[in-house]
Amino acid sequence: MAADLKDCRLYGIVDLSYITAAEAPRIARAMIEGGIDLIQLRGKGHSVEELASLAAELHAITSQHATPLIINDHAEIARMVNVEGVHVGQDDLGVEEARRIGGRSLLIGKSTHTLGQAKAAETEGADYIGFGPLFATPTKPNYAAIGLADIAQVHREVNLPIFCIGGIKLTNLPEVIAAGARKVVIVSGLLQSKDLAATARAAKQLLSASDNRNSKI
Ligand code: TZP
Ligand code: MG
Repeated sequence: MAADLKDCRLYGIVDLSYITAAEAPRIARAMIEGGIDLIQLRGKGHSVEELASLAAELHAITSQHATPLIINDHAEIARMVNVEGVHVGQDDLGVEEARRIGGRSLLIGKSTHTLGQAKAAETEGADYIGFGPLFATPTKPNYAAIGLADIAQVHREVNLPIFCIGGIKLTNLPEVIAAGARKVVIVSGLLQSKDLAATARAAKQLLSASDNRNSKI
């Protein structure tokens, strides 16, 4: 499936450092109910076998709703399960290598932490980038917050779908949008909310409202 990333605004991550594998299918359903456009499975420290099995279970759900499922780190899982994409970091496989290992048409996303890395990811052929962490976050410790100052420039200079990430919550989403973000990834802000679907809907509404304002300019 070649999902149109340009229409995707809210990206959710089923992150096994916040929830158990047993909870993951329920979480994925709540994400879809809340209107999340793109879902990633991230399981740092979990085995490829365990992640592949969970990815298959999640894909049975996401594919019913045409929501792309992206696997973090492990391109080989894309050979075992029909996920739509693979996400790599700066210290992981390169974009081309991830495509080659995946062995078929896939969305390849790349984490970037500076404007220079964002430009390099475009040159490297990524389909989208994550840009952050904007704020310090326990989900990705040991990474310095990059703040909001570069968001406008990265949108001007990088011609890819850009998902701002890192410490984004409903409460700070308006300032992230005001700084120029149009697409965001929210991890703990969704996984730790009392009502994930309602939180996702509210975030989508804020992102859509900003889109509407921009299209009228
Ligand atoms: N990459 C940059 S920040 C981050 C990742 C995976 C974590 C985002 O998680 P949260 O909980 O939304 O801050
Ligand atoms: Mg990685």
